[in-house]
Amino acid sequence: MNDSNASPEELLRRFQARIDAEQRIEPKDWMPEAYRRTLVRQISQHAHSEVIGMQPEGNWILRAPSLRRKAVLLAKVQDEGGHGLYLYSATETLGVSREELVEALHEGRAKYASIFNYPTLTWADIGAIGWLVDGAAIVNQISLQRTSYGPYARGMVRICKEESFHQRQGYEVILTLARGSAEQKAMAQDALDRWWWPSLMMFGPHDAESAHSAQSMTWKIKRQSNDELRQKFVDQTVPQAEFAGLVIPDPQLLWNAERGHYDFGPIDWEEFNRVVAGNGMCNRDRIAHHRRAHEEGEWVREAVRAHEERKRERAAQDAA
Ligand code: BYC
Repeated sequence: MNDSNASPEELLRRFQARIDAEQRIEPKDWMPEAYRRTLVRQISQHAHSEVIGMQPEGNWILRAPSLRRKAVLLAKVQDEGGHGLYLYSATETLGVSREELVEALHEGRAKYASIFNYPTLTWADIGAIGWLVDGAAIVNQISLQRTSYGPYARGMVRICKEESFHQRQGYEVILTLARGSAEQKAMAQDALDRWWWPSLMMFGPHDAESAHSAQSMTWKIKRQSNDELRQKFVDQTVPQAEFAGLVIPDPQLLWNAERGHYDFGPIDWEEFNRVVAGNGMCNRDRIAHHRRAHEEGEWVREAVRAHEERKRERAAQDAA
């Protein structure tokens, strides 16, 4: 029996059997509409995060303290734009255009990672973003390399390679400051103080509160839960802070030998909800900036459309 004469129940059963057997779902395969919608939601939020995430760091390109730092930061910010493009392409394979997704972002209908609504006040924040924000992102994205949707999983492989370079460059900035003058060390500590908790929020609500987790785990869109990934991030980051001689701003942070993990204090979910609802320190600026850049780029899109139109006309003339 092929797909065209199978019942909806049979299609669903075969779909889940493929996922359970660790086979990837590809764009032309049958998939439940809710699976497609969940992917579009998650991948487009991910794409928007990469692109909006260029702003807090882009803000420091002209003020980087040396030519070397400037070149590295420039390359990193360009990488983030590239990640956004791979991810928008992955959503296109699910039948949604980039234009529709960008419109949803501009109209406040689409989410992006809460972390990018915090300001970058000092150069040390650039180190903290690489170390903590890219560090958190990579923990999540390594897991997503095994996500069930083929184009998303393959995109993650390349993204992870680049994120690992980003994390290292951030940690190197932090380490340099932490080993510098007392004033520089204080800058590194201040950045850690401000970015630590928002970085933990990047993993989303606790498992019990996470609306989509159970279904996404069954479909293997998510391979590990929000809390599992958050714990992994804490466990790997605490020794890095200790090595740099910095103190994580959590008095309840303590190694739990029985669990084999660090225990940590409660996350301020009120703050998370406020930021996700659009009322963080930078939400309005981030969207206004994106809209402005998008409008300023209209002439490029117009030129591409005219070029495509001309190519079609030529092909029609040649065929006649
Ligand atoms: N911020 O049921 P849940 C980067 C929302 S950027 C805002 O757990 P899910 C980088 C969630 O969307 C890397 N919203 O959802 C770039 C949902 O709302 P809706 C970004 C959040 O999807 C530049 C609701 O809360 N990485 O690397 O199962 C410079 C309930 O949550 C957040 C990704 O996007 C948040 N932090 O799990 C440096 C990874 N958390 O949609 C670095 C891909 C949750 O119902 N995404 N929400 O309105 C994922 O893995 C998952 O979507 C999440 C959430 C773990 C984030």
